[in-house]
Amino acid sequence: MATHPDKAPALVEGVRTGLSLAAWKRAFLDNLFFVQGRFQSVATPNDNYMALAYTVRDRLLERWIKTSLTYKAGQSRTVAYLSAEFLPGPNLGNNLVNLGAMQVVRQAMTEVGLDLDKLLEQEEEPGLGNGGLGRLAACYLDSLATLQIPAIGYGIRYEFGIFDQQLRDGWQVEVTDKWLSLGNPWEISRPEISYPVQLGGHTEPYRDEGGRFRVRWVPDRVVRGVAVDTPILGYGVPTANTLRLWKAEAAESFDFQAFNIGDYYRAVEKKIQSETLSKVLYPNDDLAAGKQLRLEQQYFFVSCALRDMIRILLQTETDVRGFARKYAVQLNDTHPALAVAELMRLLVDEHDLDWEPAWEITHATMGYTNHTLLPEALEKWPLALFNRVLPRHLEIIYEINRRFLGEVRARFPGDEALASRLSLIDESGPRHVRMAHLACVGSHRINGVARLHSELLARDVLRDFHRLAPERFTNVTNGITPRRFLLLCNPALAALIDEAVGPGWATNLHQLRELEGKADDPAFRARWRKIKRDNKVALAREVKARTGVELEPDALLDVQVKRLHEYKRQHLNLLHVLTQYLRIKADPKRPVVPRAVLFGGKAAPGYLMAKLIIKLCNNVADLVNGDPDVRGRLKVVFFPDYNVKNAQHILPAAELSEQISTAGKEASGTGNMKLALNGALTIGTLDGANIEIREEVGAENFFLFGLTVDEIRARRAAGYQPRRLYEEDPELRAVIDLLGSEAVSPGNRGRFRPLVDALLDHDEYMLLADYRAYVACQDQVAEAYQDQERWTRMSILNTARMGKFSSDRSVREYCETIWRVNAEPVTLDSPSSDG
Ligand code: 26Q
Repeated sequence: MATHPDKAPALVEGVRTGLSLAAWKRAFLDNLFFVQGRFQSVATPNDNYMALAYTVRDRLLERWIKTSLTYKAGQSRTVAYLSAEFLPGPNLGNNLVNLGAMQVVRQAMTEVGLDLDKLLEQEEEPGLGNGGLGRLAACYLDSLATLQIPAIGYGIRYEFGIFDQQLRDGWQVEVTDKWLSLGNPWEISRPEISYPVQLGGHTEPYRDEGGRFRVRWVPDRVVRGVAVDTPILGYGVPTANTLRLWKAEAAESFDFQAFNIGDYYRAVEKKIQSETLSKVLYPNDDLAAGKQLRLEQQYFFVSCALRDMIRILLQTETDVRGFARKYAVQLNDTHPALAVAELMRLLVDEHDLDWEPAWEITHATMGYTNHTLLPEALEKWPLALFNRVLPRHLEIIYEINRRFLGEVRARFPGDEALASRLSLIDESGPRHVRMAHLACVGSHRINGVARLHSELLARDVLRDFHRLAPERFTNVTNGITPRRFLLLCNPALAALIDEAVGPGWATNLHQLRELEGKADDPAFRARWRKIKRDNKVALAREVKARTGVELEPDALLDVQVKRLHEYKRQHLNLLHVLTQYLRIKADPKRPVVPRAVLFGGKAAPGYLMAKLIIKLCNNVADLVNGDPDVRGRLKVVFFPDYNVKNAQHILPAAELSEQISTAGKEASGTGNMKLALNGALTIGTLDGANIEIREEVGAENFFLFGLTVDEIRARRAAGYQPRRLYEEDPELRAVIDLLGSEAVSPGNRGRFRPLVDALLDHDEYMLLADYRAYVACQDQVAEAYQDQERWTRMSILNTARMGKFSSDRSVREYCETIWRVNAEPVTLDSPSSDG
């Protein structure tokens, strides 16, 4: 039989890719020997992990290749999801789940004498993101593949991802993340797919042969971007999309030959300089720091992505004019907003289009998702810096701005204040380029990530843009993938759900509604409760191993896991802990509902207040856990190095989910969804997606407290004085005094002074204003927990009503309202395999 060129050799149900138990075993042993070069008897845990990873990867490749052939032949647009961050979590477990091979592989490993769970633990996760935004990008890739939507994720292959967090004496210490040190079996490097990226220099006007006015960019540096691909397998489908990350290398022909002949050492230095571009992820997720390297990173990946898209387009079309028909580009926040100017440059300078058609294409292609309401987090670049790195793009931005403000002035004659508020250039102080304005002007759709957030965008942050073009604004509430965040991380609960509602919920999460009927069944509740307890016991083992703290499995497990931020108010949670502590101390016989409060999250290395709050968590933990009066009733623990992998241990065990940001500050939150999906009840404010979660699960199954956005504003406007609250509420006063005392900081009573002062003097995030309501709400939580039947019922109903928050729903909304893309189903025996 003749083999078709598109059919990989021996892809038939052979050893190399078969899915039977025998095929998995044989293939694993083959890979251990032929790829890792080991006999079983001397294989290390990493050898075994690598061999299994390659065995799984072998089973993705045909799916991956078939997918790209299907897309090439298909008619749909392709989504290009541009994101400076992707936080996919460990690959092995997820791929096994999506392949439907978890069970058979567990069995195969057992039969070769290995424990699959140990192999899964071996994987170092790619920490190529800070938090919510990067994780959202990964959930969307999972959903896009599962929905069989042609899509490609473009980003940066950081050599060092988000730092590993260690604790020393209760302080966060950052350790570089060496996720690549043992090799990465999931990626495939594509050295033949690479683009030279220009930086710096100047521009020169000239006239081309046709007498047209043109601009030439003469850079002073060139860096090469090389594609590194990872397959993203959908759940239960053959589709495997691509995550294409760009790695920076030296552009040898440029530096080594043209400019550095005979200067070997300078050339080597240039090479190292070039490679620093994709060396490290910036670990701050708040203040836009204005660092040149960060701007270069953004331009680097955006330029590679767009040129890659044009290359792919020109494989099947003769002209770049089809760009907008072929692609929908989504800007994940403003980090890739340079795409607007870069696509204009490519179309006008390199592909000879006139400005107007180029602008039409750009505008029809781009969509912009905003993820923040904090004004200090809006990206802006000092003009001088921008000009130094991207002189041609600055000219293009000026031209976009000139035309845009021309339209504004025509529509609103005489309103110069409006024009200057809308301008892409901020001239209120030292001049800056406003990236959100560039993204808005260049996009046909602008969306927020939860209903309230989208409303506030239209009302405040992007008010003027909304006034100009309200029809461009829309909301897409975030979602999470139920595959990783239930099926994979909580297999016992997933199995119980399977039994109760049948299979299919993992791709149709609304099916979980059928659990509602079970909430009244005492036997079902008992099984639900037992699973939660088993998960708590398993987490307690991890916590003990990592911190030495012992958690009682019958205590209410109260969890706040997320990046450290003042607006997220981990310290409000600590005020409640200290309140509990003082109540117990005042009356050691008082009956209390035992509670374990678990914190986890990283602080940006330069964010001193956030780091101080971590130290405070640990000092409060020492005080509380070391006090015999509270033994068995209150525990506090800071779980180090919160990341996707650790989240998979914590989420299934959590019973109470702390979502307590100041109203109007958290764009959406997605941890809130992950915890509720795993049966935790939420204590939360009317912020971000909390509002929609509460709407779905029912007010009676949600612990609500705190001021609303409007109340917060009114309080501020009326002259908020936090010190008055301190003076008037004796319990609050005692708690704050304790916080500033020797008891919380032995030998250094001034340590938490900055925190206390911030609370008493400004209290920007209004902790004191919400304190009383929060503590009262926590009392209701404790009361509800005492009635385990009632609590379990609420827990089941939370899971049952989380259907809306599947990222499949979010992605469908993007497809319908923003991208206008359709599914392109992939078949394993597609026509391409027999000509
Ligand atoms: C910007 C400039 C320079 C350096 C770093 C950055 C930077 C990096 C990451 C700025 C912001 C981020 C990440 C933001 C983020 O994670 N936002 C969260 O996005 C989630 C997904 O939409 C929301 O659920 C959260 O509410 C939001 O805080």
